[in-house]
Amino acid sequence: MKLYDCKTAPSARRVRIFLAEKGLAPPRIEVNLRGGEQLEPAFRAINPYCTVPVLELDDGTRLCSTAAIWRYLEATYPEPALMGRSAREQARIADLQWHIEHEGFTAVAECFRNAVPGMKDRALTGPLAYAQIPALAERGRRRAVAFLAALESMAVAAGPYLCGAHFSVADIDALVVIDFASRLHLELPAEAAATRRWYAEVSARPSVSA
Ligand SMILES: N[C@@H](CCC(=O)N[C@@H](CS)C(=O)NCC(=O)O)C(=O)O
Repeated sequence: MKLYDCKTAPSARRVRIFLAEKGLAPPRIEVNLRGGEQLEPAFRAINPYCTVPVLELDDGTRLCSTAAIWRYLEATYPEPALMGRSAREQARIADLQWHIEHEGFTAVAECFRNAVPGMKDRALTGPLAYAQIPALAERGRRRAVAFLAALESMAVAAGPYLCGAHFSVADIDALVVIDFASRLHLELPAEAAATRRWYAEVSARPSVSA
């Protein structure tokens, strides 16, 4: 298999961390998102959604979303489990992930894509051009600030990882959102002691620099 990747892309980073946790290192093809390579015909032929990550399997199948890639890798390389070890744990992780992705990831992306000059007419991913809306940048920022504060209740309930005893995709998602938010100078609240403890611990994992 091989991974279409971009070093600066948060979603691609989620897959790189996951692969590193599994001890996998497929060849990577760097896609120049800043230069618009994802919109060129050659890459559209690979992924018509014009996004990375894309995992291409040995039989030529292409998986074009983080969720699909994670699901495939977890089923094919079950150890160490990153998506839950029991039905209860799998469901709890899916629940946490929903909140992290919908309240965290989309909030930071909404702010970033509607605010950053380099994203002009790229307010949404995909083949079509969408203009930036400054009000959405502001709304995304408010949502992201609220999410960073809300993480504390998840981290307090957890121990040592967000879903209990084992590192999981919920930790990967939350860690990547926090680092993505820092590009907008949004940080964890100073008083969020449990989140800061958890963040320091997960950030020290070797996979995180993958
Ligand atoms: N649904 C996809 C979304 C991936 C995505 O949004 N990737 C971004 C980078 S983080 C991208 O490729 N952006 C291309 C662009 O900005 O045009 C997934 O979950 O992997």
